[in-house]
Parts: sequence; C-alpha cells; structure tokens
Amino acid sequence: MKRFLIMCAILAPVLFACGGKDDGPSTKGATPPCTPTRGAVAVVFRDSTGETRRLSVDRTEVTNAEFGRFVDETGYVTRAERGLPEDTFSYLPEEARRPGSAVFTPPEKPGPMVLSRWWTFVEGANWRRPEGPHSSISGLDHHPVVHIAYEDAVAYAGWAGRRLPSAVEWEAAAAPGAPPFHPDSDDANIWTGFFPISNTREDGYAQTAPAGCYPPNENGLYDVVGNVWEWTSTPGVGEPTAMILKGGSYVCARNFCARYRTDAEQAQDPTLGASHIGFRTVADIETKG
Ligand SMILES: [Ca+2]
Ligand SMILES: [Ca+2]
Repeated sequence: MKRFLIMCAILAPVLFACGGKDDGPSTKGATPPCTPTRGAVAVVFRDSTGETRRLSVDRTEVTNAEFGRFVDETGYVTRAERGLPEDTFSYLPEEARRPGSAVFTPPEKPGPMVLSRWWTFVEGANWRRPEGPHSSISGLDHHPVVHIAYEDAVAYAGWAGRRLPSAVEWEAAAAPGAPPFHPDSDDANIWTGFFPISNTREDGYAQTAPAGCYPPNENGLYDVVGNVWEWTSTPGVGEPTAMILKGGSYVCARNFCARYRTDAEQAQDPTLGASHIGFRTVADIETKG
C-alpha cells in the first residue's frame, strides 16, 4: 500500500484542495509584478490575555534559496529525503516509510472527487526534487520551499535563531488587510478555474509563485493567503499528533475547499510534507518598560 493512502484519513481535508491541469497562458492578470521583498517586519498585536506583544515575522514564506543556505551550512537532510525509521513507525508497511513526499498529479478528465486522483506519494520527491527524482528546483530559487515536514521547519527556524509561530500568532499577524475572501481576486495565488480539471492561471501561476509577488497585507506580509500552506507550532484540536497549517495554498479552489483566507487552518501529519506546504518563521521582540 502506498504511503499516501495510509495518510489519507489524516490528510484528506488538506489534500482535497489540489489538482487540475494547466490550461496554458493566463487570460487575465498574467504574471503579477514580482519584486520579492525579504527580511522580517515587527508586528504588534494583543494576545488572548489582552497583553500587547511584538513579534518579528518573516515577510514571505521561506524560499528554496533560503532553505538551501541552511542545508549548505548544516548538512541537514529533510524527512522526505530520509524516510521514516522502522523502529518508530513499525506499524507502517515498508513502502510507506520510504523517502518521498505527496506530489500533486492532475487528473486528465472529470471523475470522482477522490484525493487519490490528484495526489500521489512519489518516492524520491523532496524539496530539491519537487516532482520526483527527475525534477529539480532550477529556476525556482525564490519560490517557497515545499515538501517540508514539521521537524524540518523547526530545524530551519532554530538555525535562523527564530521559531515557528503559533496558529494564534500567525493569524494575528496575517489577518489585517489580507486579501478578502474573494476567489476572483488577483491578490493571491490560489486555484482559478474548475477544480480539479482546469487551472486557468488567472492569477498568473498554476503552481507555486515566487514568494512575495502579490500585494502584502497591512503588516507588510506576503502570501498569507494562498501560495503554500504554512506550518504553525499549534497541535490540532482533537488531533494532538497533528500540527496546524494556516492560510491555504495555490490549490484552494472556489468549487472545492475555498480555504484561501487567513482564518483557514488544517491539521496535518507532521511527518509528511506535500507540494503545497511550506512555512515562515517568527521571533519574539522583547518589550522594554
Ligand atoms: Ca494560481
Ligand atoms: Ca502562504
């Protein structure tokens, strides 16, 4: 049995949001002007106790180039590249523990809305080879890194002297001035067209866009809606072994999941990345006085 089938029960709500063929050049919007702005901004918000807090938040999702610098410096190997250890995951068949990740594979024609029609666990797929062993990230330096498991995101954040945001922190930073709940907007990279068959690319991209190509929210944060889902440090409600993702992705469609909004979230198996899962980091800013 393939690993993606084993993970289906956990991943279904997330993975449902993917698929479709690329219908060729955009008919509207074309490729958005893209002048990615990196770094972090200070965000001020009130937490659940009413206390004012300041948080340094990455402007964009972490990119392939940024993750590559981490790997070059540390020699880190991601979970998708390592696979799952037998001693911890003995309940999974051997083929489900092999190195690989969940890759979007668009269906050719209409059919049942079954996630296995547009998701495949591909051995050899990882952040360096996002479509499988014969693919690469050449030309994708500024696209968000994908096929990142939770532990990989935590490791990167630690290396950078930062951490992952909680779901509450993420939403507090993302919500002000974020693109509205409007699937016809060109303000975010979501799914345009009829999911999962047709992707019209009306927002410029059928898959990931370079991080930072769409208008920022009021805090100066890019892609808080769409592009890739983002890991948080918050466990899933009723699913303590899963972790919350926020913000939807380039495969969130009007006719299916519609999670292209900052309050959208989904619990995800922390050991398994996918073509549409990335992250950004935060750091606490000490408030003096
Ligand atoms: Ca798109
Ligand atoms: Ca995002």
